[in-house]
Amino acid sequence: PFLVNVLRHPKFLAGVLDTNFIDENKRLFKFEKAENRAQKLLYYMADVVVNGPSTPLITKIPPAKIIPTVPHVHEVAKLSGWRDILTEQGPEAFAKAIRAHKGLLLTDTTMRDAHQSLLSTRIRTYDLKRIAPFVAQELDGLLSLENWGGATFDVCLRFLHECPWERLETLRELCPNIPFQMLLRGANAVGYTTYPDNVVYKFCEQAVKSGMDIFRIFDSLNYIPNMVIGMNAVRKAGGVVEATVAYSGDVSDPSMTKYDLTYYMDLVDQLVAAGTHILGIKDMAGVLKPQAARILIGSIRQKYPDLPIHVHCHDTAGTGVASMLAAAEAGADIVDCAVDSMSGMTSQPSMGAIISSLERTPLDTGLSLAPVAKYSAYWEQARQLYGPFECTATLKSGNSDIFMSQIPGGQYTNMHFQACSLGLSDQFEEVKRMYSVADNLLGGLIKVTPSSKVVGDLAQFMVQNKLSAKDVQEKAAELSFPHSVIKFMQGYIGQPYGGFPEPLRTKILKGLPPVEGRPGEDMPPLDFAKLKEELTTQWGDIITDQDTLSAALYPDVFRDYKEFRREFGPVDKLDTRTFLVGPDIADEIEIQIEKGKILHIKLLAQGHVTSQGNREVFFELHGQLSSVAVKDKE
Ligand code: 3PY
Ligand code: ZN
Repeated sequence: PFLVNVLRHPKFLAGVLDTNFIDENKRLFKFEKAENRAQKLLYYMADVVVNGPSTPLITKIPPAKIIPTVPHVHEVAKLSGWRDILTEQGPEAFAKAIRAHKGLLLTDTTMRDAHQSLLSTRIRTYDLKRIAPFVAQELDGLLSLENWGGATFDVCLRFLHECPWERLETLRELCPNIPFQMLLRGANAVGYTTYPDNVVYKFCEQAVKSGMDIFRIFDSLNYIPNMVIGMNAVRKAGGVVEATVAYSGDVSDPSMTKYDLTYYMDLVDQLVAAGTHILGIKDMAGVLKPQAARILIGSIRQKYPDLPIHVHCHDTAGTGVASMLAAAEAGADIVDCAVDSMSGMTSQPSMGAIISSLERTPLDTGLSLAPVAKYSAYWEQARQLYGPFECTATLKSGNSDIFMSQIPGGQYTNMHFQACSLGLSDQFEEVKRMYSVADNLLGGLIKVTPSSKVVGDLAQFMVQNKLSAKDVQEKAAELSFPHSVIKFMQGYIGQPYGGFPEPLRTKILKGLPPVEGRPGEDMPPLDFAKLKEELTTQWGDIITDQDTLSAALYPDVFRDYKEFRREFGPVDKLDTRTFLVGPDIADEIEIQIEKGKILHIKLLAQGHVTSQGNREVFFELHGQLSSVAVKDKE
């Protein structure tokens, strides 16, 4: 089939076949024979049926046996939306148009942060692309869709065995009119560690080429040198720079003096001076109370009347809608929300709630509830496919103790789940309490990936080893601290505001050399051409620039992904339930492995284990009996 694809290509037909042809059309050459792909998928399903899920399931809730209903999409001649301004006039004009817009604008986080916070980031491209055309048509008033970055890149490759770049490019094709938005961890890009600068540059360049528009750039310590790398990379790539202040503390409480209004205003000054198109405020824990939002956003608006302001929060305590309305009234142009059925708790506040709260007010969003309800109904059903990752398996409600612990949304869900699944729900209370003790020991940090992991690891370490703050301070020289804590103290994630805590740092480092200044500064550039060549030799396969970037960011994860796909084929084409737990006997499954090519498969039976430890699994493929032998690992 790949040959047929090549032969039908217009450039090929026109006889324009230079060496660039292959380079520009790599996907055409990536096709493996359909029969091979079908065999591999049968093998995958057989393996899951015999040996259990290939991706670790986190809860005991099974994926529901449903096919989520996609609401009807009306045919329209041309889709339009905020992306038109961006593509026609560029980022500066886009920023001006946002500021000139009268009502409140919304960013929908359903496709990234909402499932990162509620479902361990496990939503698959399969379910995203089914609903994307509806969003493009019916929710075309949205300022942006946050659908990439943060943890999605890693999880796509590691647990879903799918290519994150393909996700982005697929969604872009289906939704050409609404700007896409991603979360970029400054010098850490979409990873957890510092990369050479040229990796960040190349990543942003490719992201724009693959369809990304707006980059929310943050650093977990609000360390400006780390952010500037990301900002410059995005600007050079032609993307919209949304430099973002990560918010911890409480500017409405005069007793909280470290991260006060002056601290935040000073940061904003620096980000404006560094040329951000939009200013982001990122309340990752959901601690920006309405009154604090009024103070912070009000002050920024007063000082910078022309600066577009975009506010992000989590609804962990339940204050999200109130805070976003307060932020809007104080002068924010855009706020983040998630569609109703994917909102609330550690996710973003509800889209429908914000829209209806502002109807017939000067901040009316212009969006109507009817399509939101349909969009929400889709996700209510689709979410049931992800029962194995459902945070509500243990987390039942919002909790205002977040104002004390200040744990970011996704981390809160993870830590809650870890403790509860071990039957240690009391321990969660202890870990939360210890989280602020650990934070104090570390000097009081801004807490977001990866600094939040440092605080969380130390808190867990203290709970497990029954250590008080005093114990840590006194016995630091003898304790073996978590790796993340040591790396932080060395300066590998950046320089914290107010400096490192002493004498604790010296005691923890035990003579290890500290990094001065920006951690990535001295890293030699990565040789992409060499890496691409190595990968091509290693895999004997077509390696794209996208693949090379995946390998640069996550070498081991990329290798495992390639091995997995080589063995099991295009598992991203399976519906989510089949992907997670395999088919039931007599289930009839359709798999579209390429345009116009659908596999019809039915699981018939499992045979006995042979003397070699193999088990035969019987399928019907297009009505023909087909059997696959897999090693029974029992
Ligand atoms: C991420 O870094 O993935 C986050 O969502 C931080 O809030
Ligand atoms: Zn978030």
